[in-house]
Amino acid sequence: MSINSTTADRYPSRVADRPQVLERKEPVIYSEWTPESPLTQEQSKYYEENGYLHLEDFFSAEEISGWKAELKRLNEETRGEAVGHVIREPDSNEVRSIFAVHANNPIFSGLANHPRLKAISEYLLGSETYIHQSRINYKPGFSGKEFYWHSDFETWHVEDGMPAMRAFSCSIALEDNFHYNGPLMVMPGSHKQFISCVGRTPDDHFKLSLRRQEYGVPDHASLERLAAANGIDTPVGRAGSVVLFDCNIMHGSNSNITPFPRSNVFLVYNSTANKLVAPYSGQKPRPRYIAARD
Ligand code: 6CS
Ligand code: FE
Repeated sequence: MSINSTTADRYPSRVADRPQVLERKEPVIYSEWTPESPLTQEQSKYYEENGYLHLEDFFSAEEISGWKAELKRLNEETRGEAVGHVIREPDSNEVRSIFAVHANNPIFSGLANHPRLKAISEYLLGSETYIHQSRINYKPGFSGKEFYWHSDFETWHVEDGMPAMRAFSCSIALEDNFHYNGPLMVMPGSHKQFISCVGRTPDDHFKLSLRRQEYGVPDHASLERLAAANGIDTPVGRAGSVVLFDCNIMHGSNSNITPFPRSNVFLVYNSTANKLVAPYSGQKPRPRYIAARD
Protein backbone atom coordinates (compact mmCIF):
# COMPACT_ATOMS: atom_id res chain seq x y z
CA MET A 1 0.00 0.00 0.00
CA SER A 2 0.94 3.69 -0.21
CA ILE A 3 3.95 4.89 1.77
CA ASN A 4 2.38 8.32 2.05
CA SER A 5 1.67 9.05 5.69
CA THR A 6 0.58 12.59 4.79
CA THR A 7 -1.83 12.00 1.87
CA ALA A 8 -3.98 8.88 2.07
CA ASP A 9 -4.21 6.80 -1.09
CA ARG A 10 -7.86 7.25 -2.00
CA TYR A 11 -7.42 5.54 -5.38
CA PRO A 12 -5.26 2.44 -4.85
CA SER A 13 -4.25 0.83 -8.14
CA ARG A 14 -1.80 -1.88 -9.25
CA VAL A 15 -1.94 -3.37 -5.77
CA ALA A 16 -4.70 -6.01 -6.07
CA ASP A 17 -4.76 -9.15 -8.20
CA ARG A 18 -8.05 -8.23 -9.81
CA PRO A 19 -9.52 -4.99 -11.16
CA GLN A 20 -11.75 -2.87 -8.97
CA VAL A 21 -14.07 0.04 -9.72
CA LEU A 22 -14.21 3.04 -7.37
CA GLU A 23 -16.62 5.95 -7.69
CA ARG A 24 -15.02 9.38 -8.31
CA LYS A 25 -14.69 11.30 -5.03
CA GLU A 26 -14.14 14.81 -6.44
CA PRO A 27 -16.22 17.21 -8.54
CA VAL A 28 -15.41 17.54 -12.24
CA ILE A 29 -15.65 21.35 -12.30
CA TYR A 30 -14.52 23.11 -9.13
CA SER A 31 -16.28 26.44 -9.79
CA GLU A 32 -19.89 27.58 -9.91
CA TRP A 33 -20.83 28.79 -13.42
CA THR A 34 -21.43 32.53 -13.83
CA PRO A 35 -21.98 34.64 -16.99
CA GLU A 36 -18.31 35.69 -16.61
CA SER A 37 -17.11 32.06 -16.82
CA PRO A 38 -14.88 31.35 -19.87
CA LEU A 39 -17.15 28.46 -20.97
CA THR A 40 -20.86 28.76 -21.63
CA GLN A 41 -23.28 27.09 -19.23
CA GLU A 42 -24.05 24.52 -21.95
CA GLN A 43 -20.33 23.79 -22.51
CA SER A 44 -19.81 23.45 -18.74
CA LYS A 45 -22.72 21.04 -18.43
CA TYR A 46 -21.44 18.97 -21.36
CA TYR A 47 -17.90 18.82 -19.87
CA GLU A 48 -19.19 17.85 -16.40
CA GLU A 49 -21.35 15.04 -17.80
CA ASN A 50 -19.01 13.71 -20.51
CA GLY A 51 -15.56 14.49 -19.14
CA TYR A 52 -14.41 16.25 -22.30
CA LEU A 53 -15.29 19.24 -24.51
CA HIS A 54 -14.37 19.95 -28.14
CA LEU A 55 -13.79 23.61 -29.05
CA GLU A 56 -13.64 23.89 -32.87
CA ASP A 57 -11.41 26.68 -34.27
CA PHE A 58 -10.38 27.83 -30.78
CA PHE A 59 -7.23 29.33 -32.34
CA SER A 60 -7.10 30.85 -35.83
CA ALA A 61 -4.70 29.65 -38.53
CA GLU A 62 -2.54 32.75 -37.98
CA GLU A 63 -2.42 32.17 -34.21
CA ILE A 64 -1.20 28.58 -34.57
CA SER A 65 1.28 29.26 -37.40
CA GLY A 66 4.13 29.97 -34.96
CA TRP A 67 3.47 26.85 -32.87
CA LYS A 68 3.08 24.75 -36.00
CA ALA A 69 6.40 25.96 -37.43
CA GLU A 70 8.13 25.31 -34.08
CA LEU A 71 6.62 21.80 -33.90
CA LYS A 72 8.13 20.98 -37.29
CA ARG A 73 11.48 22.56 -36.37
CA LEU A 74 11.66 20.56 -33.12
CA ASN A 75 10.94 17.37 -35.04
CA GLU A 76 13.93 18.04 -37.30
CA GLU A 77 16.14 19.24 -34.43
CA THR A 78 15.47 16.17 -32.22
CA ARG A 79 15.63 13.60 -35.05
CA GLY A 80 19.02 12.26 -34.06
CA GLU A 81 18.97 13.18 -30.36
CA ALA A 82 18.99 10.49 -27.68
CA VAL A 83 17.71 12.55 -24.76
CA GLY A 84 15.15 11.51 -22.14
CA HIS A 85 12.41 13.93 -23.00
CA VAL A 86 12.36 12.86 -26.68
CA ILE A 87 10.43 9.60 -27.07
CA ARG A 88 10.65 7.52 -30.24
CA GLU A 89 8.00 5.37 -31.86
CA PRO A 90 8.20 1.71 -30.75
CA ASP A 91 8.76 0.34 -34.26
CA SER A 92 10.69 3.12 -35.94
CA ASN A 93 13.07 5.95 -35.18
CA GLU A 94 10.36 8.54 -35.77
CA VAL A 95 9.83 11.02 -32.94
CA ARG A 96 6.69 9.97 -31.03
CA SER A 97 6.64 12.64 -28.30
CA ILE A 98 8.67 15.54 -26.97
CA PHE A 99 7.98 16.29 -23.30
CA ALA A 100 8.33 19.49 -21.26
CA VAL A 101 7.95 21.83 -24.25
CA HIS A 102 6.29 24.37 -21.91
CA ALA A 103 9.48 24.51 -19.83
CA ASN A 104 12.18 24.14 -22.48
CA ASN A 105 10.76 26.16 -25.35
CA PRO A 106 9.79 29.87 -25.22
CA ILE A 107 7.27 29.51 -28.05
CA PHE A 108 5.39 26.71 -26.30
CA SER A 109 5.69 28.30 -22.86
CA GLY A 110 3.77 31.18 -24.42
CA LEU A 111 1.04 28.74 -25.41
CA ALA A 112 0.92 27.19 -21.92
CA ASN A 113 0.40 30.66 -20.42
CA HIS A 114 -2.12 31.75 -23.05
CA PRO A 115 -4.70 33.88 -21.18
CA ARG A 116 -7.69 32.04 -22.71
CA LEU A 117 -6.31 28.64 -21.64
CA LYS A 118 -5.24 29.93 -18.23
CA ALA A 119 -8.75 31.30 -17.61
CA ILE A 120 -10.35 27.97 -18.55
CA SER A 121 -7.92 26.09 -16.26
CA GLU A 122 -8.69 28.32 -13.26
CA TYR A 123 -12.43 27.96 -13.90
CA LEU A 124 -12.38 24.16 -14.25
CA LEU A 125 -9.98 23.59 -11.34
CA GLY A 126 -11.32 26.37 -9.11
CA SER A 127 -7.86 27.62 -8.12
CA GLU A 128 -4.49 28.80 -9.34
CA THR A 129 -3.05 26.25 -11.75
CA TYR A 130 0.35 25.14 -13.06
CA ILE A 131 1.56 22.82 -15.82
CA HIS A 132 1.97 19.27 -14.52
CA GLN A 133 3.13 17.95 -17.90
CA SER A 134 3.33 19.08 -21.51
CA ARG A 135 4.17 17.14 -24.63
CA ILE A 136 3.94 17.20 -28.39
CA ASN A 137 2.55 13.92 -29.69
CA TYR A 138 3.51 13.80 -33.36
CA LYS A 139 1.52 10.71 -34.41
CA PRO A 140 3.44 10.86 -37.73
CA GLY A 141 1.90 9.69 -40.97
CA PHE A 142 2.35 5.97 -41.83
CA SER A 143 4.24 5.12 -38.59
CA GLY A 144 2.48 6.83 -35.66
CA LYS A 145 1.58 4.03 -33.26
CA GLU A 146 -1.40 3.78 -30.92
CA PHE A 147 -1.79 4.93 -27.33
CA TYR A 148 -3.71 2.10 -25.69
CA TRP A 149 -6.78 2.79 -23.48
CA HIS A 150 -5.88 4.39 -20.16
CA SER A 151 -6.81 6.96 -17.56
CA ASP A 152 -4.05 9.56 -17.24
CA PHE A 153 -4.95 10.07 -13.58
CA GLU A 154 -4.32 6.38 -12.82
CA THR A 155 -0.72 6.82 -14.00
CA TRP A 156 -0.24 10.29 -12.52
CA HIS A 157 -1.60 9.06 -9.16
CA VAL A 158 0.41 5.81 -8.99
CA GLU A 159 3.63 6.88 -10.69
CA ASP A 160 3.78 10.63 -9.96
CA GLY A 161 1.87 10.94 -6.65
CA MET A 162 -1.02 13.14 -7.83
CA PRO A 163 -3.41 12.99 -4.84
CA ALA A 164 -6.82 13.87 -6.30
CA MET A 165 -8.73 14.26 -9.56
CA ARG A 166 -8.18 18.00 -9.92
CA ALA A 167 -6.34 18.24 -13.25
CA PHE A 168 -7.22 18.14 -16.95
CA SER A 169 -5.52 18.02 -20.35
CA CYS A 170 -5.84 20.53 -23.15
CA SER A 171 -5.05 19.08 -26.58
CA ILE A 172 -4.37 21.67 -29.28
CA ALA A 173 -4.48 20.31 -32.83
CA LEU A 174 -1.55 21.65 -34.87
CA GLU A 175 -2.39 19.38 -37.81
CA ASP A 176 -5.92 18.50 -38.92
CA ASN A 177 -7.39 15.71 -36.79
CA PHE A 178 -9.55 13.50 -39.03
CA HIS A 179 -11.58 10.42 -38.08
CA TYR A 180 -8.97 8.34 -39.87
CA ASN A 181 -5.53 9.58 -38.80
CA GLY A 182 -5.44 8.36 -35.19
CA PRO A 183 -7.50 11.01 -33.36
CA LEU A 184 -8.14 11.03 -29.62
CA MET A 185 -10.88 8.53 -28.68
CA VAL A 186 -12.74 9.07 -25.40
CA MET A 187 -15.36 7.10 -23.49
CA PRO A 188 -17.85 9.79 -22.43
CA GLY A 189 -18.78 9.63 -18.75
CA SER A 190 -15.93 7.28 -17.86
CA HIS A 191 -14.27 10.03 -15.81
CA LYS A 192 -16.74 9.36 -12.97
CA GLN A 193 -15.35 5.92 -12.17
CA PHE A 194 -11.79 4.99 -11.25
CA ILE A 195 -10.67 1.68 -12.76
CA SER A 196 -8.07 0.19 -10.45
CA CYS A 197 -5.59 -1.83 -12.53
CA VAL A 198 -3.75 -5.03 -11.68
CA GLY A 199 -0.04 -5.74 -11.97
CA ARG A 200 2.86 -4.14 -10.16
CA THR A 201 4.56 -1.17 -11.85
CA PRO A 202 8.02 -2.14 -13.19
CA ASP A 203 10.91 0.10 -12.11
CA ASP A 204 11.57 2.92 -14.60
CA HIS A 205 8.23 2.00 -16.21
CA PHE A 206 8.14 5.27 -18.18
CA LYS A 207 10.96 3.97 -20.42
CA LEU A 208 8.43 1.44 -21.75
CA SER A 209 5.05 3.05 -21.13
CA LEU A 210 5.65 6.23 -23.13
CA ARG A 211 6.41 4.08 -26.19
CA ARG A 212 3.83 1.32 -25.57
CA GLN A 213 1.94 1.19 -22.25
CA GLU A 214 1.45 -2.31 -20.78
CA TYR A 215 0.91 -1.61 -17.05
CA GLY A 216 -1.80 0.62 -15.64
CA VAL A 217 -3.86 -0.70 -18.53
CA PRO A 218 -7.52 -1.34 -17.68
CA ASP A 219 -9.00 -4.83 -18.02
CA HIS A 220 -11.22 -5.74 -20.98
CA ALA A 221 -14.36 -6.21 -18.87
CA SER A 222 -14.07 -2.65 -17.50
CA LEU A 223 -13.42 -1.26 -21.00
CA GLU A 224 -16.41 -3.18 -22.41
CA ARG A 225 -18.67 -1.86 -19.64
CA LEU A 226 -17.52 1.77 -20.01
CA ALA A 227 -17.81 1.67 -23.82
CA ALA A 228 -21.26 0.03 -23.62
CA ALA A 229 -22.47 2.76 -21.28
CA ASN A 230 -21.95 5.77 -23.54
CA GLY A 231 -20.06 4.67 -26.61
CA ILE A 232 -16.79 6.08 -27.91
CA ASP A 233 -16.41 9.65 -29.22
CA THR A 234 -13.63 10.98 -31.48
CA PRO A 235 -13.58 14.78 -31.09
CA VAL A 236 -11.96 15.68 -34.44
CA GLY A 237 -11.31 19.10 -35.93
CA ARG A 238 -9.06 21.27 -38.05
CA ALA A 239 -5.69 22.51 -36.79
CA GLY A 240 -6.45 25.19 -34.19
CA SER A 241 -9.25 23.24 -32.54
CA VAL A 242 -8.89 22.28 -28.87
CA VAL A 243 -10.11 19.33 -26.81
CA LEU A 244 -10.32 19.68 -23.04
CA PHE A 245 -10.44 16.33 -21.24
CA ASP A 246 -10.60 15.41 -17.56
CA CYS A 247 -7.58 13.67 -15.98
CA ASN A 248 -9.60 10.50 -15.36
CA ILE A 249 -11.47 10.01 -18.63
CA MET A 250 -10.73 6.69 -20.34
CA HIS A 251 -9.04 7.54 -23.65
CA GLY A 252 -6.63 6.28 -26.26
CA SER A 253 -5.86 6.64 -29.95
CA ASN A 254 -5.29 4.31 -32.88
CA SER A 255 -2.23 3.96 -35.09
CA ASN A 256 -1.95 6.34 -38.01
CA ILE A 257 -1.38 4.54 -41.33
CA THR A 258 -2.53 7.52 -43.42
CA PRO A 259 -0.12 10.02 -44.96
CA PHE A 260 -1.58 12.78 -42.73
CA PRO A 261 0.26 13.46 -39.40
CA ARG A 262 -1.96 14.01 -36.36
CA SER A 263 0.36 16.29 -34.42
CA ASN A 264 -1.11 17.81 -31.25
CA VAL A 265 0.39 19.60 -28.31
CA PHE A 266 -0.94 18.53 -24.90
CA LEU A 267 -0.87 20.80 -21.86
CA VAL A 268 -1.84 19.29 -18.51
CA TYR A 269 -3.08 21.83 -15.95
CA ASN A 270 -3.06 20.79 -12.29
CA SER A 271 -4.47 22.72 -9.33
CA THR A 272 -1.91 24.26 -6.99
CA ALA A 273 -4.03 22.61 -4.28
CA ASN A 274 -3.25 19.19 -5.79
CA LYS A 275 0.53 19.18 -5.91
CA LEU A 276 2.37 15.89 -6.26
CA VAL A 277 3.37 13.91 -3.18
CA ALA A 278 5.46 10.74 -3.11
CA PRO A 279 4.27 8.28 -5.79
CA TYR A 280 1.59 5.96 -4.39
CA SER A 281 3.45 3.03 -5.99
CA GLY A 282 6.14 3.56 -3.35
CA GLN A 283 8.71 3.88 -6.14
CA LYS A 284 10.94 6.84 -6.92
CA PRO A 285 9.33 9.80 -8.71
CA ARG A 286 9.43 9.93 -12.52
CA PRO A 287 11.74 12.52 -14.13
CA ARG A 288 10.73 16.15 -13.96
CA TYR A 289 10.28 16.37 -17.73
CA ILE A 290 7.28 14.03 -17.29
CA ALA A 291 5.88 15.40 -14.03
CA ALA A 292 6.71 18.87 -12.66
CA ARG A 293 7.51 18.77 -8.96
CA ASP A 294 8.85 22.21 -8.07
O1 6CS B 1 2.45 8.53 -18.46
C1 6CS B 1 2.10 9.65 -18.84
O2 6CS B 1 2.14 10.65 -18.12
C2 6CS B 1 1.71 9.78 -20.30
N1 6CS B 1 1.07 8.61 -20.80
C3 6CS B 1 -0.07 8.64 -21.47
C4 6CS B 1 -0.41 7.48 -22.32
N2 6CS B 1 -0.93 9.68 -21.42
C5 6CS B 1 -0.56 10.72 -20.43
C6 6CS B 1 0.89 11.00 -20.53
O3 6CS B 1 1.24 11.46 -21.76
FE1 FE C 1 -3.13 9.92 -21.95
